[in-house]
Amino acid sequence: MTVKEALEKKLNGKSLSEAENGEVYQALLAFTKEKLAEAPRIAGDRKLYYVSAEFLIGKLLSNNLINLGLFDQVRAALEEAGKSLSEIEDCEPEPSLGNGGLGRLAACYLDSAATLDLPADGVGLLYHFGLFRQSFWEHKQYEKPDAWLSPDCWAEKTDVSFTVPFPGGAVKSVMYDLAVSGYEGGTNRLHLFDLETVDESLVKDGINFDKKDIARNLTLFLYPDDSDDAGRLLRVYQQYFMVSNAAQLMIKELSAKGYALRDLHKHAVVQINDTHPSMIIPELIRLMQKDGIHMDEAVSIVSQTCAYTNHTILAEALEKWPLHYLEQAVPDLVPIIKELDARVRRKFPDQEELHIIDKHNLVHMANMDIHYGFSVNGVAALHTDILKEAELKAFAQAYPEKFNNKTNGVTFRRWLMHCNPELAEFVTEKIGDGWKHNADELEKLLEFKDDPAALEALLTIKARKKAQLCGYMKERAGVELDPESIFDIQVKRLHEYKRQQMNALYIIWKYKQIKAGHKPARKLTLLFGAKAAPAYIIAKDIIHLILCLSDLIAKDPEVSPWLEVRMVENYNVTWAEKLIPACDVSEQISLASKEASGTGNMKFMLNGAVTLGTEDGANVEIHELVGDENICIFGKSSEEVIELYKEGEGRYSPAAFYPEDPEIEELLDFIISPTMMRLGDPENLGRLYKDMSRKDWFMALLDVKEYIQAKEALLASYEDRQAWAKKMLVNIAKAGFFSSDRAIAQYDQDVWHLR
Ligand code: 26V
Repeated sequence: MTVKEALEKKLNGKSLSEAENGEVYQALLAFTKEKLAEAPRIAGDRKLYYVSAEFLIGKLLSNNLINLGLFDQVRAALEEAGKSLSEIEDCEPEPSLGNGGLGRLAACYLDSAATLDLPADGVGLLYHFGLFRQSFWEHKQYEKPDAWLSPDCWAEKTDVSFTVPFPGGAVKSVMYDLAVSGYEGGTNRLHLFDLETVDESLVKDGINFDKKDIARNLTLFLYPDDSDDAGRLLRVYQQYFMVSNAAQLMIKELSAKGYALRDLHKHAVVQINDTHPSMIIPELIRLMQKDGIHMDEAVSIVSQTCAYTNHTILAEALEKWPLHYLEQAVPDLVPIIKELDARVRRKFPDQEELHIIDKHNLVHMANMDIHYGFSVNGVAALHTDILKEAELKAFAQAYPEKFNNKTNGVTFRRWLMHCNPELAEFVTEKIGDGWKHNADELEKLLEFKDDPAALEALLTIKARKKAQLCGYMKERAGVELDPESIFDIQVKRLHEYKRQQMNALYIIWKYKQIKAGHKPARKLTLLFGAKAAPAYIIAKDIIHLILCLSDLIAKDPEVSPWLEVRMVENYNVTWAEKLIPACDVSEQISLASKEASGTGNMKFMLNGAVTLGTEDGANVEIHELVGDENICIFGKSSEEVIELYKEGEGRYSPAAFYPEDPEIEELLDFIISPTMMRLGDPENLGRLYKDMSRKDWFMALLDVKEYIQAKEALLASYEDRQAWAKKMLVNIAKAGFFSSDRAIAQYDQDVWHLR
């Protein structure tokens, strides 16, 4: 049967050309699901369970078609019927089951594990509402629930169900499965657990809901707002529900293979993705004890089964649960956690920083993972070094053998083949298609570094992707961008440490320059995409500032021919797939030492953007790979920043830079200038001004002058088109290291040992 025939059969005989896009999507979904079911299930004697509270999988249709080797056939069949696959893709709802990098990484890793034929399933939660849908009104962010689930989505209900004990009574879970296809390979599964009794009518105005009734709200939302006690407690319930299901699934599968529970560590390995799944350690111990295994042996088995990945050094993001929360939510785990802590205290009586339960009765989840896991890894070389030398120094001294680095990676199927087929085709034409299975082969592109035709072709592809983005922006946002301008893009969650506010200060500087008659060689288009956590006030104020600036500039005929600022609404994976291929300058400007790795930086590089960044996270490794000429690095180093924090108020305070520095003063003052106060909300702008001039905890003022200088120099260098194209080419050629296939191969080699 041809693809056309197969699809028309699903359309009950209706021809492809007659069918509506929505109907064609449904037919394609059913068709692709069947093909996934026919693909071989990856199996093995030892299996990885990647447990994560977030899997930011994005749309799956095209990705699955690429991995199944059906993409070209399907696209051709549709084209013949006058349909476009990308328009049909618009019908697919995007599951936003993650906040940002951590969740997207989990999705890339599942893709690579399946591609490398490793038995590795994901385990997480089926949130009925993903991360909120963002909208802007009067230059402010508003949040609405994101209902993505429908009866015919990729997740399929299974008959697997477990009982999870809670103090108010046990609840029953339902397991939903999504097939995870590997590139030209077999399939693994992403298991997402739901609660049968969830009640979507609990959602009131916006994203508020009754947080008390856990039997009805447990899997309603991804990470409910944790600003109040009920919300924070709900997170503990969610986490326990997730890990209890994961542990029971592992045990069920182990016994189905005919192995005894005491052999768990031989046949299963758990990767704990940040501390959200940390309770799997005491939960596995609890289940083993129930099965008659002695505590000593249970601890030993679990400690050989669990490995932990740290994704941040930000103190406020490291989970520490008050013991009374755990007593309320997971009373059965508390005696086990206390015993685990007692063992640590016996071993390290005088080293309080190693204890699990501190003197304020806070339970440090990461500490439990490090003592009772066999591997601890950071997500970029610099991040792992900081963990070993500063943040987790005492642990690294106690267990040097456990610490290792696994620099993050991204899947080239989604972040090149799918989102930039033009560039993928160019690469294949130049070096063959070996890179699709071995990303290191991209280095062969270096041969074309001085080939004018190849460089010209790269510029043409970039121009094409920019034109496509212009079309998309026009259609989605009614905004007409200038495709001849430089596209400078900062897309990531809104956080002070990522310093979108520093970029905003650049905008103010540039605006004033243009007003003063200093026009640039070429128009600059600055694009932002960012969601702020609903309770994160300063982050929302930064969005307000950017939206006000965007409006101010758009309405000023003196400035708008030279500068344009736009923030896309509801930035998500789908937006990323449109923005990244069209980017010239990739903004990676976090305060050095704060961004554990970043993964957007890798996707931009792979698509031929030049990084403007600090020596932070994986930027350090990008810098090493491409060399000084092909990246623009600025700002204080992580050592200097760490030193400034140590010395505290005495050394770094914005007062040291402001108001003594008139240039910085001028930029900050603009935030509360009459022009801005008329356009925006004085409360938001005033609060942000105060915070940035008096507190500036993430030191935007420390680097802002160097940033402006570096950015100006980089933008000027854009005019030598040949030289710029060469930078693009080197970036693409050196991106192979950032393939998640490399990262997963290293995890398997050093940590998991699946084959
Ligand atoms: C969480 C929170 C929660 C509450 C307050 C502030 C805050 C700040 C950051 C976070 C993020 C925690 C973990 C996380 O998402 N880390 C990201 O993981 C990516 C994948 O490894 C990595 O590329 C990013 O650099 C890192 O920020």
